[in-house]
Amino acid sequence: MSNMNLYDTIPNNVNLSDDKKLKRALEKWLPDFQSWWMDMGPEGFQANDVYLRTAIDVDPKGWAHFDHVKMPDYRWGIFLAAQEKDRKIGFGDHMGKPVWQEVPGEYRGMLRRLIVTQADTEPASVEQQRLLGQTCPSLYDLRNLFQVNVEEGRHLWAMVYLLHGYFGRDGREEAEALLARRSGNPDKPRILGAFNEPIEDWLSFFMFTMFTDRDGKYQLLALAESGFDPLSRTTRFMLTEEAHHMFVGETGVGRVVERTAQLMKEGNDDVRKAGGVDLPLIQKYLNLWFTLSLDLFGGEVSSNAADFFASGLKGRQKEDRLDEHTALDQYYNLNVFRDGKRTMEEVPLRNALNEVLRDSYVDDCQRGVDRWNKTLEEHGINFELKLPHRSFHRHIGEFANVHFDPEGNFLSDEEWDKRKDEFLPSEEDKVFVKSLMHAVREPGKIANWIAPPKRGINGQPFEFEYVRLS
Ligand code: BYC
Ligand code: FE
Ligand code: FE
Repeated sequence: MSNMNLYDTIPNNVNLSDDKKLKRALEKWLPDFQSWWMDMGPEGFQANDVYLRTAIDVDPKGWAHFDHVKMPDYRWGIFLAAQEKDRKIGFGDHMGKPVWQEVPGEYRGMLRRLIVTQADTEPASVEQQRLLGQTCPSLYDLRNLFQVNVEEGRHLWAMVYLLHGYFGRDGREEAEALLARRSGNPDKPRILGAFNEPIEDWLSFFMFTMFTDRDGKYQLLALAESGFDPLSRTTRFMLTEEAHHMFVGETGVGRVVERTAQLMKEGNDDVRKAGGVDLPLIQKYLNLWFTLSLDLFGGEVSSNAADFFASGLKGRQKEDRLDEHTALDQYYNLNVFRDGKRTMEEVPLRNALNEVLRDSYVDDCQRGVDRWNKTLEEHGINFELKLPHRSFHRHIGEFANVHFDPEGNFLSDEEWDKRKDEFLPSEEDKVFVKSLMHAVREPGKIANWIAPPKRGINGQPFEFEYVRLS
């Protein structure tokens, strides 16, 4: 049952007070989390009141409460979506059997690894974004950054609950390790590639929340199908929070596009000179973060993906909308690299499931890009932002270690070295974007390189004091 205990040391709806041992273990992890937050969370602003949304229920009709709170006092909690009665495993080799309420012994290692990989991304993103508060384009944006940060912190809690609650000692060790790895640190990096990349400017932040948080959406959708019921329930609730992160990204980039369009229409031939981000530069940042995020889906052909599916631990997004749930005796056509050429190949469906999920992701990204292009069209500007071909700039899977241009044409190593600055942000580009990043902290004011939002948060106006600085 969904029993909200909002006033416990650790807010939860899992009746934590009935499980003394688990409660003690989590209360022991709490101060370590708090000290990680103070060390690696947003730099500065920890004593300021921020207008934040806090989860207080899991009911889709009203789960959030908005108020000014100091980030260290944020009520990070453990909230699982309501348990579905008689839920059955919906796919794979155990299809039709009751879902697991405890860890299935034969899959323990695989399941722990999935949970740890998911968990690791959450604190990683907070670390990547920790300096951005210093250069916020507005108080509205500053608040959105911190909202994303505290919720990624909560997502870490969601996963640590599973590790502590269902994996005993090695789960507790993994939970400690989650606070010990550091984004970008060569000696103790985060697990997945994109989560070790620096995010040092707000254009990167918006691209990250557009493209990388959207990988989060698709991975969470796949985990929400899991036959391990606690994982399914916790990821289902995480998805409700996730929507805001992608909103921040899509509208963030959209507002940059809009401002650039305005500057162009005002007759500025050189958008950079006018203090904006020119469209080709936006395209380069898009190219970078989209492809880093494509890598997060894993290899095109993956026996891991087949095993996750067969075991019932990780499904496809929205399995229930599909007609067939074993994925046996079926094949999938996908892009591969064979004998020095990009070509299509038919692969047993179970081995292609990373690509199947990536396909839905690409379609979803395209819808966002279409909306940005609509803005350009409305301003009468003849320029189209494009998602690069999926072979471009990849580090995982079929196209790792070979080079393609954004249209998918093969490039030799020399050509790539010569031309990569045409496709991806060069050092000079990065220096330029950073040169635009000056903090604007007066309510109602906004930096020159981005348009204000259409509306504020929770019905508040843009001028609202989203972060109290005094
Ligand atoms: N970087 O069979 P393969 C989010 C490794 S984001 C580094 O092709 P598999 C969030 C792989 O581990 C969502 N290594 O891939 C967003 C394997 O290693 P081993 C995060 C990588 O295993 C924003 C080898 O390469 N959630 O929530 O099918 C802010 C061959 O792998 C990468 C999840 O990822 C990479 N990109 O798929 C905050 C869900 N890709 O076995 C939060 C859980 C692959 O050779 N994770 N490798 O040692 C998974 O489902 C899978 O682990 C993956 C990889 C889809 C990530
Ligand atoms: Fe998250
Ligand atoms: Fe997120």
